[in-house]
Formats: sequence, C-alpha cells, structure tokens
Amino acid sequence: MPNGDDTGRPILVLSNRLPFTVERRPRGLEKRHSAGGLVAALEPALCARGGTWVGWPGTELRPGEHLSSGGKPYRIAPVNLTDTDVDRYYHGFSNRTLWPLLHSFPALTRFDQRDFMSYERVNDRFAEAALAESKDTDLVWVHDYHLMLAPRLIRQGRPDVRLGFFLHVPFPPYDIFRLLPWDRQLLRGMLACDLIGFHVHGYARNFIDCVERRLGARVDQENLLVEHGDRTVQVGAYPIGIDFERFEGLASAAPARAGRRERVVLGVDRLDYTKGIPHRIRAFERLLELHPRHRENVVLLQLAVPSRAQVAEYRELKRDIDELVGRVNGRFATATWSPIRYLYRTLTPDRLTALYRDADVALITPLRDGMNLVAKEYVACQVEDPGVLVLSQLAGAAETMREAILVNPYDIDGTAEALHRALTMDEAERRSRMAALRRRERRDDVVSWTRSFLDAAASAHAALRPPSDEEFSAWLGRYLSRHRLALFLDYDGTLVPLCEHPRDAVLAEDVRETLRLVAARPDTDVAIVSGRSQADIRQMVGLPELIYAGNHGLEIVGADVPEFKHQDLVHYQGRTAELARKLRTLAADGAWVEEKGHTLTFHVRAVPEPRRRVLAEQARSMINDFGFQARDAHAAIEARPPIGWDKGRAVLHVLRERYGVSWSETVRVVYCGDDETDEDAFRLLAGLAVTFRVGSADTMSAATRRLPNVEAVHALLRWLARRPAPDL
Ligand code: ADQ
Repeated sequence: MPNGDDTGRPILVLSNRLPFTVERRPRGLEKRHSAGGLVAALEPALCARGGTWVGWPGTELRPGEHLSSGGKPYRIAPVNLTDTDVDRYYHGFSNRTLWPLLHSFPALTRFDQRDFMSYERVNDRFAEAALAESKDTDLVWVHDYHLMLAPRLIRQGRPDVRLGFFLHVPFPPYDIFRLLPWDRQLLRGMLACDLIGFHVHGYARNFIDCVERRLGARVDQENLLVEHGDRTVQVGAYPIGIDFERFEGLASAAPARAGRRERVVLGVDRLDYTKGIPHRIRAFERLLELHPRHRENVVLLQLAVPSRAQVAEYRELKRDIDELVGRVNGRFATATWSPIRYLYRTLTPDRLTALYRDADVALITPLRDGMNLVAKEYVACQVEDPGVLVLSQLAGAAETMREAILVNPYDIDGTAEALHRALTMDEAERRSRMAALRRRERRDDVVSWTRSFLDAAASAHAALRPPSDEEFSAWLGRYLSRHRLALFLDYDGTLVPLCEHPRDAVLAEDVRETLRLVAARPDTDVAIVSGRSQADIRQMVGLPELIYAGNHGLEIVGADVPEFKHQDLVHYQGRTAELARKLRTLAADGAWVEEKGHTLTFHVRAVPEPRRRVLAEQARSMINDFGFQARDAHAAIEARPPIGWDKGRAVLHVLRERYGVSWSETVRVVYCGDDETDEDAFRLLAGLAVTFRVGSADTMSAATRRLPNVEAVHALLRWLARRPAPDL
C-alpha cells in the first residue's frame, strides 16, 4: 500500500486537470496518463481511501460520453469546458493573469474583466460537480490557482464538510497581489476552507498579510490563523515532495552511459519565463569567459518541455532561447565541441532519470518557482558518483534543500562562479552534501506530504484569541497619537447583541459606564448612529453628553452640533404612515412593523423559514412599489423615504458641523457598525477613517477591519477609555 493512511474516509479532489488527458481520435476517446507530480501525489491517497477526482479532461466531451478511472478504485467526474472557457478561463485568467502575477511578474500580467467572468463561471461549474459527488465525503481537497473561487461555493452547499486548499505556485507579497482588480474575491474564495496550504512559510505569510490588509480580517501571524465569518482558517506550509523511491529505482535501472566524454551541467524545465532559462544560458556563457579551463570539457544540456504555446509570451521566449543558444554556440563551439545542447521536447521517465543520474551538476535557476520538483528528482537520481545541485534562492525548494549551492539567478557572474565551484568541488564535500539532501527527500516524500496535509485538514483547529489591547494599539495607537478622536458607534448588533424585539436590546450598565469614560475624555467625542428613532436611541443609551443620529441619520441632536432634521422629511410624513398601514397587512406569523417616525422596519426575526424569506421579499416589493427605499437589515427590511441620505452622509454632516470643513486634518475618525446600513458609512469614509465591521457575517465589506462580536467592541471601548492621551 503506497499510502499508509488507508483508514480515512473517501476524499474528493479538485484540480484543473484530471489525472489523464483525453484526446479525440477517429477510433474514439483516447486517454493519456499524466506523469506529473500532482498525480503522483494524489493518486495513492485516492486509491487507498476511495473518492472522486473532479477535473477537466482536456477535450470537450459529447453528451453521453463518460470517463472512468480505468480500473482504479476511485471515480472520475469530468468538468466540460467549451472552447471559449478554455480560451478565457484557462489560457486567459489562469495562465495570463494569475500565473505571472503569483510569480511576481506584473509586467507580463493581463487584466481582462471577461477572462475573470469566465473564471468565475468555470469555478462555479467545478463546485457544482464537486457538490454532486460529495454525498459520502467529508473531506474536499482543492488544488491550485485555477480554482481559487470554487471553495466558497462548495462551502455554501456543504457547510459541514472539511475543505482544504493547496497552492502549488508562490503567493506574492501584498504590493503585487493587490494589483489584481479581483484580489478580494479570490481571497474570500480561498478562505472558505478549513486549511490553506502553501509550499513555504513565506507564501503563507504573504497570504495572511493580504487577507489582513485587503479584507480587514483578524489574523494571528504567529500561529497562521485567520478569522473569517464564523470560522477560523488554519494556514500552513506543506513543502511538497516527490516519489523518491520511484526516481531512485528508475535511475538505478537505467542503462549506463556509454563512455565518458565532457562533463554535463543539466537544466530541465517546462519552457516558461519563470524558469530563468535565458539567465542560465548567460551564466553558462559567463563561466566559459571567466574560466576558460571549462571550454571543451563541459556542456550545458538544457531540456525544455513545450508549454502553453498558445500564449504569445511563451512563443517569444522560445524564439529568444533559440537565438541565445545559437549565439553562445557560435561564439565558443570548436570542431569537436558545442557548449550548449538544447532539446525542446518531453522525455520518457527512463531517459530523463538516466540524464539526472549522469549529470555532474544540476543548474536549476528559476526566477521564481513555487517549489521546483526537478531539484528533488535530480537528488533522488544521484545513485552513483554524486553530483552537485546549484539552486535558485527564489525557488520554494531552496527553503529546505540547504545543502545545495544557492544562487541569485539574476546575478549572472555570481551564478557563473557558483557553477565553477560546483564543477570543481571535491568528492568528500559532494558526498556529504548529496547524502544530506537525499536523506531529507527520502523522508519528506510525496506520501508524507499528502498524509500531513490531509491529517491537518481533518483535525480540529485552534481559534483566535479575542482581540487584545496589543491589537488595538497596533491598529489605532499611531493613528490616534496626535489627534482628537470622533468615535461613531452603531447600537443594535454593535453595542448590544441583536434581540428578538428592539425593546429588549438593553445596554449593559458596565458598557454604559465605559462609554461615559470614553466620552468624558477631553480628546474624544462620541456619536451613536442608529436606525432607531432619535428619541428611542437617546433613551436606550441614556448619556446626554453624546451626539445621536437617529433614523439612519435623518435626525441628529447632541452636544456641540446644531439640531438637524433633513429638510425633505416634511414631504413624507403622511406617506410613511400610509406605508406602515400597508406593511401591516403582511404582518402575520410573527412578522411586525416598527414605526420610527420617519422610517419603518418590517421585522421577520420571529418568522420561521422558509416563510421568513417569502415575507421579507413581499415587504421589499411593497416598499419599492410604494416609492420608498428598501434596505436589508438583520432579520428585517428597512423602509426609508427616498431621500439621498444615509448613515455615511450623516457622519460627514456631523464632522463638518462639529469640526469645520477641514475636519479631516484635525480629527481622527473611528466607526463601528454591524450591518448593511453601516456599509454606507464605511464606503464614504474609506481612506478617511478606521472602520470596523462587527459580527461574523461572511459578507464583502468596505470596512478597514473586522471585529468578531459585540464583546470585541466592548474591549475596544475599554482600550479607548484607557489609551494614552494624544500629543495635540
Ligand atoms: P511546474 O511548474 O510544472 O509545477 P516543476 O515542479 O519543476 O514545475 O515540475 C516540472 C515537472 O516536469 C517535473 O516533474 C519534471 O520531471 C518534468 N519535466 C521537466 N522537463 C521534462 C522533460 N524534458 N521531459 C519530461 N519531463 C520533464 C508546479 C509549480 C512548481 C511546483 C509543482 C508541484 O510551478 O513550483 O514544484 O507545481 O507543486
């Protein structure tokens, strides 16, 4: 049994490609098994546990055509792609947007809305296929950058399932990732998982950094945790390994090299601009310049697998390499020796492993690489006189393969010198370095990788600690250090938990006391912004020294601001009462209408589903047909007169009235709110305030940060009451 973990339940695997590619021939469909690392990694686990592999077969299947795994004990669920999907989702968004961006090549990245829309549609289809296959599965494993959105839809269909994601390519730093116009959607897609794995710690850190800065999520950088919705997501580094024994076996069995001629420096790559092939050729040229003793004694054998020839950048790269090889060969070749041997083709595993075994040096110098399996395969094949691995620092593999000679591939002279050192290294050093590399790769092979990821995905996760003073200081300390604070707080769901009936949402005495302390500071003003009527909210909070904006800011009263009532309200008084009468005709099964003077709320919290949704929909239509604005609130629909006014405008009004038109230079603003009506404020205050979205709703938010619950708001208030006085 190749995989020791044969006790587990069936798993569902999603990857862009199935473990084979299907081609249409005159005789019918023909399957070509893929020999890639992903198949080697996942097939043993699927064979041991059973389950389904969801993926694209590479050819559009016709109605009635089915695929099987060919006698293997797992199922195949093909996802059909049309020619347009292949063009936009695969060649477009996957290979021309995400591939270059994730490898930190922004200049080669194409941003096209239509490609992204196709990517969304195809991810939906993968998720649907997964859900249709998920009945007897409690573990789903999604692979790679082609499917970053799929986890979210799978989560919606199967809230209980364990969901893991593994990214095979790098995750770039924040400043690169945020160039993507759809970066937040992708992050949210991945965060539907329980476990998100990367090859190395650095990529995991980059991801968490993006999640914190782009989504405002609370994170724990040390333990690699993210708070998202009502779950905690574990992030981790799981460096992939290879099937060590298979490569070692193939290398031992391959026929011996006939006669010893020049020494061989080997490069093996898919033909891709991330692999640094032109830089490598230049480094080899530089070696011949700097150390003429290697002329006629050493060759660079460069193998390149044809790849993505539909993409223009790849065709250009091929031309560049052809030219470069020609130039260097033309410059140094003699009658009996050419410095570079360049093979543009796929090799059989036997031939490839024989070349690995016989190479004196493997020169693996990607400009950026998630891991790089070639480095590991080379090491596994060193079964005779050990060679030397020269490896780019910018490959994930460099994190663990410490006994390689590490180089910066952009440093041509440095790489040439490293190559010289490798070619002249004595046997004792070669042996000890290679032995250590082999021990590690044998131990941390692909089976151990699969097992450690699946075990982590299946096990319980830690939760983040509640927000602490250190976090508040980190978020707000510097921001508030030299300015007054204008603090705006929503009430229901922010200061008090949501209740069945609004009258039950009573402010706790200790929270009132903290609010009093915050407002008593000479450097702080506090305003409550609520959907309740002004009189109601004032009474619920009970602190006359605060500012109150009621009815979503249509009426404002309080210390140091002139009393405000929106001038257009007079036109709607009778209409509001009329709408209340109409809405009351819907108020059955526990639904009821709250009249708040200028606005109304249709509450459905006490109505059981699915009736609740029906009633809410009817209320929404009635409000809209009446010419009022209907807005979603928690288990309620708000009805407001069609006045261009909301919590955001109300906050700006208070700021202007209280601090003058140049308020943004004199006062710092913090706003906490928990629902869609607060999003108006988050949007208007973007860049001008630190805003907090409270609660575990997994919705897109314009807020700067998230707080998990009302208790976290109370903790923030306590910190605000105690914080150091600003240097005004
Ligand atoms: P790739 O970008 O495909 O993988 P890599 O890890 O180097 O890169 O794997 C290449 C594979 O192709 C190797 O298994 C190699 O044996 C094979 N190969 C290369 N040249 C060949 C030739 N001429 N003939 C036959 N086979 C050849 C992505 C990420 C990597 C990450 C892997 C696994 O880009 O960073 O290591 O996934 O997670």
